[in-house]
Amino acid sequence: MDAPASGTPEEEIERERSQISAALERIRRAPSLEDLEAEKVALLGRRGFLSEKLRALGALPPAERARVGARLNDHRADIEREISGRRLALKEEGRERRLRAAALDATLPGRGRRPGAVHPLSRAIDDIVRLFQARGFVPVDGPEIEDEEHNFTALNIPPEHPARAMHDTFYLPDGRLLRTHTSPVQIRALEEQGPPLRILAVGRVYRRDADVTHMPMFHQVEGLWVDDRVTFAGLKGLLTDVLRAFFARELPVRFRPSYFPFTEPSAEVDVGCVFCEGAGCRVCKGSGWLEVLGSGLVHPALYRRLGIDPERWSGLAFGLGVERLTMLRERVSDIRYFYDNDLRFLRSPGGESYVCD
Ligand code: FA5
Repeated sequence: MDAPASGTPEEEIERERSQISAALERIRRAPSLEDLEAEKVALLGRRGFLSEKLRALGALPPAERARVGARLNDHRADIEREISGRRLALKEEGRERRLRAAALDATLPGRGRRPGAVHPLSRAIDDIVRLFQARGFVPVDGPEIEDEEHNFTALNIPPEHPARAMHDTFYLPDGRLLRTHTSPVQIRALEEQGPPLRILAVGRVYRRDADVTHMPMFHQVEGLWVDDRVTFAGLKGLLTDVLRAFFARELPVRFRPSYFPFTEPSAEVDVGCVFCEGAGCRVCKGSGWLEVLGSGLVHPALYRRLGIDPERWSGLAFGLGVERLTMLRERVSDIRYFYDNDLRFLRSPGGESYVCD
């Protein structure tokens, strides 16, 4: 601020007015909050322009003092009003600048959220359970850590059987093992309920296996139906029916003689290859057929061991691999995709990169 120069009172008032209006102009144009603050100090601070003038009031005669005091107070009000207006404007400009620098485009469409989906294996298990429940099967559970008695011996698999070898099975230090199939649940159900019964057991099983069609952990569904007159024809009808419903097509189904220690007769069940429609391809190794499950009529030795009369009761049993059936239904080429948690696969298990050629 210029030092006050002497002159007539009118000239002095005029000079003061032009100094104030120049100051107000500087306030309106202050380029930053710091400049504004400096301006405020220069005008209203302890040694500022107005404070000096107010201090000089004491030297004036009383009548003059009131007049000049009122004028200076008007100036102070004008200055304060301009400063707070400019401060608001500068803050708003700063906010705008920061938002622009952050390159936030509020007009862009949102990212959206895709709805979740049921895992393909869970979907297959739900379908299988529903299909068998509709045919009178009641779901039951069994332990994943089994003893040798239920996993092997009671199923007519003697101690010298190769399936018991350490290289096929995961044993615990106490001699128990991770069950290698769901068939031990058959034994537990026969022990606990006795015939007649119609049960279904779904669960994890473990084997020392690992390649594109085999996992060390996978899921099986086991069925057991023991009653007065359960027949092999009944077994064929039941499984053909369920497999066609599962694949939602009139697939060819065939029963091929096979061997399981716990069933007699035994059959492996094949469906017409879903990839080549039976013409022969890499997946079905040129045969036109794909094996999907094991089955048979319950071996009399199992009943005898449990004190059940094999002349009085007959039963059918089957065990299917859930991953295997799902790979065929969704045309998935590698069993490990089910466990990779890759969202691209989970969103589209039959998507192009995952199918068999
Ligand atoms: C059994 O486990 C018998 N308990 C099935 C059975 C039950 C037969 C009742 C008769 C009566 P198998 O070892 O074949 O059978 O296995 C059944 C199915 O499990 C196979 O068809 C296959 O689809 C699946 N499977 C076997 N090993 C693996 C593995 N390592 N990874 C994924 N699936 C497998």
